[in-house]
Amino acid sequence: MTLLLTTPGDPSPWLKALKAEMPQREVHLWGQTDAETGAQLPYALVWRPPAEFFDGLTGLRAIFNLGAGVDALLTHPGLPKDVPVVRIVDGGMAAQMAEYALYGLLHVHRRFDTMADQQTRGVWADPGICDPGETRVGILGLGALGLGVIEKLRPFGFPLSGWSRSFRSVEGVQTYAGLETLPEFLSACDVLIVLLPLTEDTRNLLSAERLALLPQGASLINLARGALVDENALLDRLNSGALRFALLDVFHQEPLPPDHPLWRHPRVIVTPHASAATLPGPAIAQIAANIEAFERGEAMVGVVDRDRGY
Ligand code: NDP
Ligand code: OXD
Repeated sequence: MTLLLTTPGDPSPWLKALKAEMPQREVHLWGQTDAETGAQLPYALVWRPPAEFFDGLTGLRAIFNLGAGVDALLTHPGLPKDVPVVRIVDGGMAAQMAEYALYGLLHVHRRFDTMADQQTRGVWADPGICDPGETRVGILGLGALGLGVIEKLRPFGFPLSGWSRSFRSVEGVQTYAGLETLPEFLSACDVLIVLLPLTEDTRNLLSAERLALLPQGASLINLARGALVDENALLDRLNSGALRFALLDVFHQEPLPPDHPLWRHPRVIVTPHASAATLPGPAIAQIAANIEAFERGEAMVGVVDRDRGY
């Protein structure tokens, strides 16, 4: 059985992992197959495939997304309707997300932002007591990555809360579910960490009205997708001082246009969609196990519910 591959960046680490995990399977790189071979390929491993990717792939039995978020894949005009789409669950990303979120959280909790500003003016001033019990941290999204962040933060003693679609009970975390609980959740987040998928239900979830529910001086860490947040409203709130700080990895338009005001905002750190990358080793091991399960007629891990959008 053969695989068709289109990867994020250089395919070499993916080819190496495929050789290690599935040495018996032949791998074709997209763009290097003839039409006859293409029509017989059962599995596609993709990351943001080009518009014409699915043309002629009439024999596909499963499509494996080489990342966690499937928003781009599910809106691909050529995506076959009845073929299962399977995403990566964690794949080495949960640990990276947790590190990144912790960096942003400590930046505000330990007042590195205040001290960096003081340094520009040569001001020597103690920023005051930093009691973790007084920095309330909320995580939007309690999936593979949101829960990974919670595990990392647990030993620090921050009051933790989390919000998801269906109710999740997480030890030591105040959990909320559903839109009707969102105002209560947001109003108790000094630092809000966003790890939701982008779906029809979550697009612009953090609208101007909802951003206004965050406490005065709250901070935002968006690691998920730019379109979850109203970027203009975010800028307005940063400019007015209602929001203290934003660590942003994702944007409405990527790459972020050179003249975008977020690039040079004094209370924003911009990173280029780099908070967590799928690691080829664990991801390909997951896909290999899924293909074996699929061929035995068993359930796969990470099958996307297309109606839900994640
Ligand atoms: P999961 O599918 O494991 O978890 C998603 C969570 O979001 C679940 O808790 C789910 O609720 C919740 N959710 C989904 N829709 C809603 C809704 N309408 N209302 C409330 N809660 C909702 O996803 P992951 O944790 O694996 O990944 C999250 C996202 O992170 C990805 O979709 C991707 O966009 C982003 N990402 C960004 C990366 C980057 O480099 N910046 C890297 C990797 C991922 P429930 O538990 O009820 O299902
Ligand atoms: C993902 C991403 O969704 O890298 O995996 O954005």
